[in-house]
Amino acid sequence: MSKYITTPIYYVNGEAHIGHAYTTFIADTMTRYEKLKGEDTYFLTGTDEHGQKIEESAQKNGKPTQEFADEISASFKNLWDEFGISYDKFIRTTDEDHKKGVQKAFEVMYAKGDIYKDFYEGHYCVSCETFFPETQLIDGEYCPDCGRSTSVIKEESYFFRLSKYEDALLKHYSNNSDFILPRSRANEVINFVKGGLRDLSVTRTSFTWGVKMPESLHDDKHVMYVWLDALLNYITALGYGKDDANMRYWPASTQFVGKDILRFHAIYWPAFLMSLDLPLPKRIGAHGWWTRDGEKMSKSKGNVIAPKEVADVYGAENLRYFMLREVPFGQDGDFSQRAFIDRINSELSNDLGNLLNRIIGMSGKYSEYEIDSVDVEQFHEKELDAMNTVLDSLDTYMENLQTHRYLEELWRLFSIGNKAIEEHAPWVKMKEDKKDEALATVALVANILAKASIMLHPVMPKTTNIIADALNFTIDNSSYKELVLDKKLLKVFNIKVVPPLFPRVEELLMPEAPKAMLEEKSKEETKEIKTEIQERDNLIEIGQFFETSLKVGIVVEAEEVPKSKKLLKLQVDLGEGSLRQVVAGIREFYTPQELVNTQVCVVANLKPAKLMGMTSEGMLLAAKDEDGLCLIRPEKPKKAGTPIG
Ligand code: ME8
Repeated sequence: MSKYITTPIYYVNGEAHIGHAYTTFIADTMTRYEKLKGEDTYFLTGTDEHGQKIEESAQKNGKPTQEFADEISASFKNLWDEFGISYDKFIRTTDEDHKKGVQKAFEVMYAKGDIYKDFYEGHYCVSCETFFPETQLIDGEYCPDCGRSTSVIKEESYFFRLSKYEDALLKHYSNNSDFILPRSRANEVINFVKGGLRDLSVTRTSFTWGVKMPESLHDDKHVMYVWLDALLNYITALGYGKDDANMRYWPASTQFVGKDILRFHAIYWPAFLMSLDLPLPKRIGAHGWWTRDGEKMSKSKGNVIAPKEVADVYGAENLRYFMLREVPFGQDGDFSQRAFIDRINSELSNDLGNLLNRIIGMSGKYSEYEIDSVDVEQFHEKELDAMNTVLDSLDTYMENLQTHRYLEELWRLFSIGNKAIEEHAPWVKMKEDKKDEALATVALVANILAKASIMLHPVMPKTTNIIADALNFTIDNSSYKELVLDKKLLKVFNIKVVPPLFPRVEELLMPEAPKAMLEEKSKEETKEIKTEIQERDNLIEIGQFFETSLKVGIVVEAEEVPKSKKLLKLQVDLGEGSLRQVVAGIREFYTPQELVNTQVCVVANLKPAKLMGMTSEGMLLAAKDEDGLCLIRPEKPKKAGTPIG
């Protein structure tokens, strides 16, 4: 059975950052893993180039839209090439074949009666390229997804009968519990669908940067809605609408997306496919969000981190390892140089790198680099059993997308190897004239390294090829079968000396994230301020009051702070273009769900403070008495950023 793995196609409105890299790494790893197992696997990535957002970005950059799209698309492609991403196709939605495929799909849906023409009057968010019904807007104006201002658009539009597929979708979710991974995310989608689906406007007349209508409709006023165009890339890439050359790969085995675009992939996409009478993807894997040093990355904060910059100083494959090891699939992750360096030094350098160096050193000293596995079984039955148990456990983790567990378990192999060396001390055995025993330990560890390299190969392809070269074998499907599945040992082979693979990192190699905020106040200072305030006369001048900047904010995101009973972490829109993080001690009184999309009053010019390591850039106004705490909110909804006073 063949496999088909996809990433989202990335918007060409800006350069790639480590969030994009993560999706691409995990998809590439999964592809390489399937290929290692001998599966016929096709891997697609690419760029999403139409829509108002791209048109506006090109204008801002003073470039013709196509030229702008060409440049950014090429920068994504070059980046993936530099990272050795093994894609089979890099699709661009401005490719002629793709456009034809989209027109063909439109015709099929239209002929089936799933697309009809009507008028749309609605609130459009350009950033999300989505219409929202008034009931979903915050304060009747702001986008419920990103919090930005929406604009009212009335236009003639073609609609897709999304509502028709409500029941079929719900049935699909309930019959296929693995359709959305992690499963915890499925509920969000199911609830959304249960809330009722409205037909989807799938064309626009307000701009022209999109796929044109099929000629058969004789309606060139319209261009396709960017999400219809974009989602169809997953089949046009296989030749849909042209020659179906690779359609045998459909349905996709895993489609990776960030949690931000799960709804499009788990609702619209399957509905489009049902309309086209095509099977649905086997599963949609929705991963979490990456922050940098605990903060959301944004251009305005200047803390966006470019994958190439990190790779140049810390190593591209080290970065892959770090990202896949650091976060359980589906959960949010934080990129911090310190955490990265810790993993390089302890796991890559100490556990893996040193083991290889020791084997190279010992084999050189004791047997002129020749390894013979003939006595391994006799002296190391216990270790071989332990090693095989680990090897047998790994597949389930990778197949369930749990890369962090996969790598954690894989690392047990190095512990087995290191422990065997400590326990059997080959240098002592050599002195005791028990050369067979000493060499059996060296051979055991060389075999452990060989098998571990095969399993690590999908995550660190180049590095593991160097290890395999040092151990004189090749990583491919046949060595996977022989050494991992059939549990054979390498026969007689010669070790090659290679330089240390993972030099230790002693200091940060890149500048720290820009300190958008001021340093945390020391306890003493805070105490001083408190006493000062207490001693002050209660009466203040009006000017003193106005020194405090109070503003209306809209809570865009809210989540619990792990290990804290009191704190919630909020992302609040103060009308500043980017969101502010506010850490508030209100968890005992509010759940994150009930805060999202509500208005709050924020002290906006408070010096930032750190709470449990997280920066808080504001304070919420609240009243607290013996009955509990309640937030102070405007009596009527106001725009984000409205001054209070
Ligand atoms: O949404 N953390 O494109 P996009 C983790 N063109 N992943 C992140 C991330 C972060 N901070 N930022 C981005 C689009 N991503 C559409 C997709 S598909 C038919 C159309 C990753 O350029 C994540 O995978 O905004 C997210 O889903 C994707 O980039 C969005 O990329």
